Amino acid sequence: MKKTLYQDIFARLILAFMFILFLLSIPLTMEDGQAIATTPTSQGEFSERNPQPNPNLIQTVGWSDNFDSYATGSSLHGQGGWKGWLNNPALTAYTTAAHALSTPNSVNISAAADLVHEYSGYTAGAWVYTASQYIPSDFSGQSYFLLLNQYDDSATNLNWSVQVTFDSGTNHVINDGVSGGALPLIKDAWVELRLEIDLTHDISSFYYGDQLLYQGSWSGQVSGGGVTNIAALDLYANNASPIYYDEFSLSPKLGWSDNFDSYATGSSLHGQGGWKGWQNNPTATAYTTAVHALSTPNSVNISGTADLVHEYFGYTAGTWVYTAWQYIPTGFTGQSYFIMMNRYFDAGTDGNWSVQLNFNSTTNQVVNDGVSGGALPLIKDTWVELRLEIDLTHDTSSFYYGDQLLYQGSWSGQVSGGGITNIAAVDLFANGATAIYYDDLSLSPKLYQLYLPLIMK
Ligand SMILES: [Ca+2]
Ligand SMILES: [Ca+2]
Repeated sequence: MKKTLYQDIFARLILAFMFILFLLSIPLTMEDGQAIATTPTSQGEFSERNPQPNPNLIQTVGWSDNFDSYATGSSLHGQGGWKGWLNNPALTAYTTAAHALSTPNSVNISAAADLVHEYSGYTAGAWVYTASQYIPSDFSGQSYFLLLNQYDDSATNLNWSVQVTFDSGTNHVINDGVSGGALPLIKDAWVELRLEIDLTHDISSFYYGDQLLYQGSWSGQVSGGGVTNIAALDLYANNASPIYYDEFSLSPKLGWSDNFDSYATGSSLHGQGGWKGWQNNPTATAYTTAVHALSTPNSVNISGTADLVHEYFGYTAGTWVYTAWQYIPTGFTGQSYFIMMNRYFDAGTDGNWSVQLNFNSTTNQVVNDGVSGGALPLIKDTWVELRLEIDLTHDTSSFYYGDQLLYQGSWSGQVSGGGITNIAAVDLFANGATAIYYDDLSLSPKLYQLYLPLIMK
């Protein structure tokens, strides 16, 4: 039985991978000069001769539901894969037009509602689970958002990976899992719940309205002893008053970005959006600022004791583009560093550097401290793009400073030597220097940048 199950999962993964390959092939075909067919084909059908960007293909790899195709006020048990807990129709929930992020409907989770949606085949890779939630100001009770790594209607194997309580008594959202964490409830507004699940490394990060609620183990977060699998969602009212949910999605994680614009101006980034001081030390934090910003209102000010880190997980193969925009004022003094690691641990052991760029006010140059060498004159009083193309499959990296190539060479062996083909962390290290500003950081697959505009049409 087990063998059959694994074969089935493997087959699903192969299918998902083939769909991604097909998507990636679209821009290449375009470059070959073939026209895109303008005649619509039936849903789900495509041919190599008529490559047509089709948003439905994205749906095939992931899942989404906005409740807008169901009748308003209808029971969801038996619609779109939804059902009551353990397939009990009495535990259903109803669509409603009372509040909706996308019109006409959201789902009302209240009273006896204990609404489940199962998933299958999500056993590897990195995924993003999002839901939008509306808590009215008069909310009362304790309502639960749950995800399980093992679920079946007969309840033979149940294991929880997410148990987050929305509690009117404390006016907080609370992680009931081992990583802890609590944040004040946001009411009378649509708030995004975003869970990043790296099944390969068994790590999950839960964001509530762009604030990090917790980061920690997926399989061991709540019940303990679970598996690296996304099995089911459960929206459990626990007899509380209504909470509304809309716009659910489960999609492959294709990258990361941060523009600092969702944080309060002048706030410490330690503990926000996955940022932290070096080795998780709050005194090495950096602050958002509105003094300079490429996207308004904020950038981050890297100066003085700032040594700001963001970790990444699951970037172990393929070609990736890391971009950051940087502003160096004319009065800049000191030596400030842009660093990337292929191994990073808060404990400080076994770290390995793949990028170390020294922005030096004395020589007025940016210098690559790695084995490939290279230096370019500093560009000041303007926003400059730092762009790093990282081919993990071939272990090469190319660094561009304002569209000029600073160096090209090994990724794993560039700075420390003896590293690995993995993107582990960025580190913005002021080293006592005066302020350098960074904005609009992103990490994305190289081909994704090409096919995204086609899909978005
Ligand atoms: Ca909707
Ligand atoms: Ca910004």
